[in-house]
Amino acid sequence: MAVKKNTSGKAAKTKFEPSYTEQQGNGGETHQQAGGDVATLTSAQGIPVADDQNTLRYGARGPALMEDFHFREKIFHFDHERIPERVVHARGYGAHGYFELTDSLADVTRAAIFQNVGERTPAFVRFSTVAGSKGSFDVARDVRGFAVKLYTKEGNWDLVGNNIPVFFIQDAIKFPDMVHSVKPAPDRDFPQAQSAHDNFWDFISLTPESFHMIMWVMSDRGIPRSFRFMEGFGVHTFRFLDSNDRSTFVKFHWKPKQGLQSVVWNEAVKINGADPDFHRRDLWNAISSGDFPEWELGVQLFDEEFAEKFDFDVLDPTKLIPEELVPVRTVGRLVLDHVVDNFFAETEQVAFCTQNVPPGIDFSNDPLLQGRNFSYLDTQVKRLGSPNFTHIPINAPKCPMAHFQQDGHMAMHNPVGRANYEPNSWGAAGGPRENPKQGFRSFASEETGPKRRLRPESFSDHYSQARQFYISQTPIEQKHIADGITFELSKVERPDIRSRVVSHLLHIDEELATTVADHLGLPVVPEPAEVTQPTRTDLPPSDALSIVKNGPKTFAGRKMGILATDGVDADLFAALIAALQAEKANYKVIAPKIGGITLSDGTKVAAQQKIDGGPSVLYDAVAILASKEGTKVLASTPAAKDFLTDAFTHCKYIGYSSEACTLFKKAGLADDVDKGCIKLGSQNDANAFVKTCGNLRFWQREKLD
Ligand code: HDE
Repeated sequence: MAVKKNTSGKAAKTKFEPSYTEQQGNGGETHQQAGGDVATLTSAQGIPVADDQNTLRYGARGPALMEDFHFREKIFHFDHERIPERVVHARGYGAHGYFELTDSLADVTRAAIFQNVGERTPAFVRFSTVAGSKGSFDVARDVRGFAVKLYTKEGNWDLVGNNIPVFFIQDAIKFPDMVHSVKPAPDRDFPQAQSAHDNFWDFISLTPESFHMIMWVMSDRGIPRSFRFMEGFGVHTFRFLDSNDRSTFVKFHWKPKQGLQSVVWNEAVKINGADPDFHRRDLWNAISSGDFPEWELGVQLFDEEFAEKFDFDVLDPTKLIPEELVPVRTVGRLVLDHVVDNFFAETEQVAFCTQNVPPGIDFSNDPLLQGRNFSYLDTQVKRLGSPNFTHIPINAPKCPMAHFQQDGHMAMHNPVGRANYEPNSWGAAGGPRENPKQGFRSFASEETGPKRRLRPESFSDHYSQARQFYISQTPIEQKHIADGITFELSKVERPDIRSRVVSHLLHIDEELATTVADHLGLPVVPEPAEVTQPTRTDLPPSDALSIVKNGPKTFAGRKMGILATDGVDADLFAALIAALQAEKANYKVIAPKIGGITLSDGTKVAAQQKIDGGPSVLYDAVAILASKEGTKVLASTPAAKDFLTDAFTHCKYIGYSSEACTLFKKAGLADDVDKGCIKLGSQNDANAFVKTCGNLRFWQREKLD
């Protein structure tokens, strides 16, 4: 079809604008020179530049001249643009926001941030994957980092957590081994951003303490729908201290107001190809469009007496405290309301340190936390190149600072005046002094015992909570765990490693273990792994551990992919858009041509994706709005059939115009149409469809073995 000429020269404004756009700037300017509002280009030294297109050289075709300071400075700076990526959590995405206190904790902590209800504290959050390098894809099966920097009035508090409340190892000395095992093998440098390989599972199968965490990572928690739909956990037990230095143990939780949501594995694999930036794009788009993600901060508070009675050691980071035993008290909310101005300056240079805690918050003896407190400071110097990384704006506290630290690479602020030491006898001019009353004080715990390298016996039950997690899942989630482990082990080449993993699963759940063994085709089910005391105890299920039981309540903030063709009924199209807007949901129009479609009444609708660029894996639910002619076009387009079959396989709700019916036939799904496939004819249908999409997925479609 010929492209119609636009005589006005301006883009035709359509009735249906996309819910948000990622474009910025004018995008259409050609080479322009300074003048008017356009600033003059300068060198880093401020020298105005006359020509930025050509190096200084002899004649038109002669050699370049060393004298060309502009060229040299430009290339020199470019050559030094990279800094080392983080040794773990290299791929991350950050945003700014604030924390607002909704319930005072003045009874248990003197931390300034927890005193006054309604008070807002600026925050910066960086989400991340762990294993992949900086340029890896977003939807790897992995743990997600959830690092929060809170710029409190008494200094920065870094709560450097994950989206999983437990960890693989109990002692920090094992961290390099654990990380080496999951990262690409040193000889071949693959696989990238994956745990499905021999080295990782070899380490895991020889490290029984990791199995609780393994259950979480192999569950759908390992493939979140986006950062907005996942929980965060401080993991370790921390302490709160009140003004009398009375200690209360505390565990921190971030609960997304959006609810919990994940993708399925087959979908994740395809998302990574279709949009490697799926998670960062989601966060950027949500915040940019004013749909600010929000989490509640919850605390589990308990004392020594509870800690003594609890079946597990509260210092063991492979254990959680079930919410049924110690309820989570909501005390505030975290809102992310603006994206970064510059990725490098903020997200890349932000330096989280677990040891950054303000007065009123203190550490426990968790051996992992103790080790982290050493590692984070060290790693920032390596990454950012100077002990003055606190001078970088994203890392600088927003409260007054006064100390005698000075000099070093890139020192931006040095003490003024004569005295750069204390004690001194220069009076008020001599600079800051200690403040025993207001300053940070550690909890005066009494420690005794021989100096030894010993793992406490109270850390030795590795399976009870792993089982508790498993039995707390819905059947579909349990199936996904079995599928996840089977997939990963199918990529493990050594049969003995596969068997060794199953030998541990037998302690967690026999049916899970035998299912995995069967799906792997193990010749024999191995003997259960040898265990040290104590053996497993049976713990009750906990609803808080399931994603499906804690999903979003509506379709708000989620995304519908509308595959639409020319000639589709204009009323139906408008009805669906109205229903989505009423629900505060997003949508994208996917069409055979990126130029868009023309509805039955002649209205032009812009498309945001051409079919092969907008597969259904990128959307939470889909609608296929096609005319009779349009359905024929879709039926002869392989990507359109994939759009439908993938949406169907991934248990998505599918709305369709009656004319689009035949696409089901062409896609081989004519006999499978179920209650998750909803025919759309009227405004009521559209409203009901969008409401139904709030239920996440039509899980009934996935067969349980
Ligand atoms: Fe980290 N971890 N970690 N970690 N971690 C780092 O610090 C480390 C652990 C976590 O967005 C590094 O700045 C050790 C648990 C997050 O910038 C490094 C141990 C938890 C981030 C480091 C752990 C985390 C990191 C690498 C075992 C959840 C990203 C770059 C004792 C509670 C922060 C950096 C960001 C980053 C060390 C275990 C979370 C090397 C030694 C447990 C979210 O310092």
